Amino acid sequence: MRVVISGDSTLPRVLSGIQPTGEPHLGNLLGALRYWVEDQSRGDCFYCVVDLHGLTVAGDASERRTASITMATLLLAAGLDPDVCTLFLQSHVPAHSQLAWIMECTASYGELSRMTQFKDKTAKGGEQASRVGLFTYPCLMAADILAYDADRVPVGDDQRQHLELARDLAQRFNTTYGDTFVVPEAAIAPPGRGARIMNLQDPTRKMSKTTDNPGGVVGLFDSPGDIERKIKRAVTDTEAGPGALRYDRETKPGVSNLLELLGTLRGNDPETVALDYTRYGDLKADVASAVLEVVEPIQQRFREISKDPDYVADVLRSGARSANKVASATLRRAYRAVGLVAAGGTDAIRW
Ligand code: ATP
Ligand code: LTN
Repeated sequence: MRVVISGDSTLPRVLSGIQPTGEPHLGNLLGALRYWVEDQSRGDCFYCVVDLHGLTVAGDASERRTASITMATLLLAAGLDPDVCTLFLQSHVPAHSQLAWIMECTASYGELSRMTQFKDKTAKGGEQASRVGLFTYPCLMAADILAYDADRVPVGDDQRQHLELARDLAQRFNTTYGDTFVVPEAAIAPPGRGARIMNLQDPTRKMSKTTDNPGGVVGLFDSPGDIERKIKRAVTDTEAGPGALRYDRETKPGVSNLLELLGTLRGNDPETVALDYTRYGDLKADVASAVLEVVEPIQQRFREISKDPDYVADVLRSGARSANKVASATLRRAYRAVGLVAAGGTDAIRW
């Protein structure tokens, strides 16, 4: 249900984001990006490279600039069509940061403390040394979503808790100040269909851009040889004989991850995929060729689009223009609802 409608009112509004930190990987593609591409024809879609979220971790300024453009180029190569969706950089739309403050004044310290991503990401360096932005990160993410009146947010399973928070904040704000925000729904792949692709070397942990175990991460920019090698070396287990090759996430996480990968790429359940195999080597060979079938054309398009940086800059400029229109209108609505006086307005001044 939409409170304020702009653009095409018959289509659901879709919003999602990806960080330009680290190398994009197969988990990003299968858990999120392929749904972004699918949704473009069915929704009024806004997709952003969340460069402000990237500031929550250390990084070099010139590498950051390159990474944002590289990520935008990759999204185009993966199939986003700027004629049907809006692609932009988060920092080009000031309403995200402005609405994030409203979200920080809506969320409680307790609920942010319960976010598992914050706990995981601070586990190594300790909470005391972590940036405050990493703690308040889910408020910026909620702002990203609510600024667009998003009905649907396609993300991987690891973002479930952040989405729940965005819903809670929207509901709390609406109850306190009156209907202002659309309460968004998470759009997460069903279990076993790419919602949580695991690290090939440590299948109990998700494939991630920021990882200690890069050998288990299939990067979307990896060479075909490296992709094949990483899949061939994927951890399985030592069970042998009839029935050994089966889908069981608890007791056989490595094999199950490979079955999920192949099932997701072929549009099948992992249980059904398992019926075709008795040997781990055969399964791995088929996983590798199915992965290369989707990754190689993306790499080819990436090389082509990269030759024309002006095109990417144009896409981002026009994306920011469309995004700003929608997000600034929502921000004004939220400012009015909480009682901020409109600039130049005197209607609330009575003394
Ligand atoms: P990091 O692990 O460093 O936080 P990330 O790999 O999760 O980074 P993001 O930019 O945070 O990358 O995520 C972009 C999208 O990809 C999100 O929707 C996220 O849920 C999804 N995603 C990330 N990792 C996986 C995975 N292993 N399986 C499925 N989806 C994933
Ligand atoms: N927090 C997400 C990235 C992200 C996002 C968003 C996803 C930032 N803003 C808005 C969906 C909608 C992550 O870490 N993967």
